[in-house]
Parts: sequence; structure tokens; C-alpha cells
Amino acid sequence: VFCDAALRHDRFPDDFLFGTATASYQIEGGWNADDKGENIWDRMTHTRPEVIKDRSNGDDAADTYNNYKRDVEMMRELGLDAYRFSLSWSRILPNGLANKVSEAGVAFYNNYINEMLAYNITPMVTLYHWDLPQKLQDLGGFASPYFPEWFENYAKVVFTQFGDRVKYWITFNEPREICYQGYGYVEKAPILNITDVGTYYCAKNLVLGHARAYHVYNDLFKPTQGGECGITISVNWMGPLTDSEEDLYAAEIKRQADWGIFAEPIFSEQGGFPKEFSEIVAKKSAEQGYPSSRLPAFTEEEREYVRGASDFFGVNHYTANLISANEYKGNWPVPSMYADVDVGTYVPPEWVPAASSWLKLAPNSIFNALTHLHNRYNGPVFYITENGWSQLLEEGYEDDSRIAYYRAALNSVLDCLHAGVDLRGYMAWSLMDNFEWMQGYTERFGLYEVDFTSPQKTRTPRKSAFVYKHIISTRAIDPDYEPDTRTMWID
Ligand code: GBH
Repeated sequence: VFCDAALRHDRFPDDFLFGTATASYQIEGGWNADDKGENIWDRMTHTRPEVIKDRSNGDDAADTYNNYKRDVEMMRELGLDAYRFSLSWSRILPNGLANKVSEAGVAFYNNYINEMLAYNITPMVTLYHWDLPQKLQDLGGFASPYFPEWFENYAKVVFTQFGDRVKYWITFNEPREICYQGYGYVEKAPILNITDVGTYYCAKNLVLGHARAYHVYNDLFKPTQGGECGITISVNWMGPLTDSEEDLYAAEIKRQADWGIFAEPIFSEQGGFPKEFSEIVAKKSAEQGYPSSRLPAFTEEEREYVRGASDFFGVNHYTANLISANEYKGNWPVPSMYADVDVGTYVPPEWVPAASSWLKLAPNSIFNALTHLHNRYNGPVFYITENGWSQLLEEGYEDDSRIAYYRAALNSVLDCLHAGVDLRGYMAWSLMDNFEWMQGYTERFGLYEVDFTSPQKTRTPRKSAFVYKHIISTRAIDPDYEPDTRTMWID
């Protein structure tokens, strides 16, 4: 099937959206500029600096708050079609609730958006990339049954303010990381470590919040604004370690737990949480003495409300794991999502490592992940909303491992297009170095290096920036392309 030269997309379609991605807390700085409210990353980094590898924070980050024109200049240098960024909820609503909209916060995002549009760069806007207003966290955050209402009200303000110009909306970035890492574990703010139910209570309220924002957009804004509203889920490929029945089943359960609890309610035909995994959690919960399943079910009405509530499936994809039913199991707390899944993960030693411990170059992983989702969910529209590679600062301009990664990834994208996956865009993570959450500034994902010690937060293109620029302008991957200058230019 894959060697029919006449059918092969050797080039990316002209209307394929090439972009880069960032997130508010990771780049903006201005943590208390004007009337911005405190968020959970401000609170955690200020009160628990030891949880961040280099004890740093996003107080200043790349100072996009003051450097947004330089950011857009970099987008023009790269020749981007689109740029994905996120809004800081507490910069727009200092009180978390929608009673007061910050003029300064809205003005900042208007300036950023208008500067992009002046140069024909399409904004793709994420409403929530992990920086919840602290006040809402104090009220329970995603575990509160009020969460869907808070999120709907915030979304209304955002669509009202920016929806005349923004046509691509993403409600949440990576529900799994929000719920599992922030509520069920200690890998993201608010580091609750409520292993038994944290992940699952969060999951249900997040999915309901997404659906409310989707329906509000669909009913009240889409008719006049005409955009699309979706969600971004992290989907790394989880394949079986061997062909045994047991490993095939183990990989299926792992996929259901990792992204299925978010994707299945929205994108599957029947709706609701994934069947087999729900049964496992219900059974274990009963054995553990819980009066009902730790994974709460949707009511029939909720299930219908959520089912189909998305115009596209945003995928953040980085790597792959091989799943084993019996081997390579970790030492997880019981009860927890990991103990519920109860499978092992294996990473072949020959997969080239990035600077981040979890990130390896896994062959064909985009193709494996997207064709799987395409088949399972009946061919939805996809955007790859993140994909990228980390290195250490010391590696500097010569980021050949990043270049190799991007070329491999984009070849896998071409394979998807050839296989009939409705994939319409690709956002590289990241435009520039930024605050890498618990890893602080020790892991660098940027096409541009950022000098965080300089007052201007000077941005300098790495070799990969020139390679990506060449791919975008030629709509093709030339495996031999070598930039002949280190000086960037605008075409
Ligand atoms: C994305 O998450 C984020 O959206 C983005 O903000 C971030 O900067 C970027 O990736 C790079 O990390 O130590 O084994 O528990 C990617 C998905 C999943 C990556 C969990 C880090 C921790 C793995 N993330 N992970 S582990």
C-alpha cells in the first residue's frame, strides 16, 4: 500500500498549517504585571522552590509580555503559517471568576494576536495550558463540581474578546498531565498526590468543562465567528512489547487509561469512559472497600452532551513506549491509576535519547498513533499541536539530534497523509526555549535559544530553525539541506 509512488505525498499540501507552539506560563513572564491574579504555578514555585530542578520559576521566563513583537518577528523569519499559544486565565480574569475582566490582560493578547494577523500568521489559541487561578484551586480546582461552570464563563469572555480574529480554539492542553500529574501525583502544580481519586475526579470535570466551552462556542459564537473548537490530548504511541494476546490486551488497557479516558467520551461513537478500563477500576474499587468506583461514571445526559463535542482532535506527540503484561512493572502506590492499569513499559535502548529522561526518538510513532486514532474514532480532523525535542543548553547552535528528530517526525506525518489520515497541521514545540515545568530551564526545546540571563531575553536561531524554515518554504523534507549562514532573514 505504501509504495505506490503516484499516490505518495512527497510534499506537504499548500494549505497544511505549519507552526510552532508555546504556553503562557512557560514564556510570558509578567507574573504580577498590571492586575494579573496569582495562579497555581506562581504559588507553587514561590512557596515550594525546591520542587523545580534548578529552583527557578516563570516570573520573567522569556518575557514575552514585553517582547511579543520579537516573537512575531521570529514567526516571520521561520515563515510560519500558524502559531499556537495559550492564554493565562488569571491575566484575563484576575479573580478567576468572570466578574472582572482585566483591560491590561486583554490588551496584551490583542496586541499579540493583531501583530500575528498583520503578517498573515494564523493564531491557534489554547484556553488552558496548566495555569489555573489560585483562588479556583483553593476552591477545589478541577476536583470541584463547579469547575465546568467556571471554565464555561471564562471561555465566554475569551470568545467575546478574541473570537472575531481567532478561528482555532483548543480548550485544554493535555488533560492527562493536568489530572494525573497534578492531582494524582506530584509532577505538576498543584502536586496534590491524591493517588486514588485525584486523577479520576479531575478527568470527569475536565471533560464536562470542555463540553460546556464547546457547546457555548457552537451555539453562541460559531454562527457569527465561524471558527473551530477542539481539545489537545497527549498521545504517545503505546504498542505491545510482543505479539502475545496478553501484551496486546495490556497495551489496549494502557491506551485506555493514558488518553482513552479523555478521548473516548468525546470522540467515540458510544461516548463515556473506556469500557474495559472502567470495569477494571470499578472492580478494584469494590475490592478496596470504596462504596462506588473511584472513576465516576457519566450520567446518560452527560454522556450525550459530551459525545461528539469537538471539531478536531489535537494531538501532542513526542515518543513511544512498548507495553508488557508482566515485565518491567514500576513501583506504584496502591490505589492509583498506574496500579489500576498494572502493566509494564519498556523503551528499547537503541532509541536515541533527548535531554528529557522520558523522550526518545521512536520509529514511526506519529504514524502508529494517528492511524490508530483515525481507525478507532472514525477519521476525525487532526492537528499535531506539539512535537519536539530537548537538549541541554551547552549543546548550543548545533542541534543535529533535534534536526534528525524533526525530519523523522515529518516523514511520519507524510506517511499519515498518504494513508488518508485527515491531518491538517503540525506545530513544533517550541518556537523558543522556555520554562520546562519541573525541569526549570535545564531542558531546552527551542528552535530559538533564549538567553534567560540577558535583560532582553535575547533569542538566537539554532540550526534546526533554518532547517524548519526550509521545510516550510519548500513544503518538502530535504535530508541533505545544510544552512550556509547563521544569520536569519525574512523572506
Ligand atoms: C508537553 O507535555 C507540554 O504540553 C509542554 O508544556 C511541555 O513543555 C512539552 O511537552 C515538553 O515537555 O517524567 O516520565 O513522568 C509533554 C508530555 C508527559 C512530558 C509527561 C513529560 C513527564 C514524564 N509530558 N512527562 S515522566
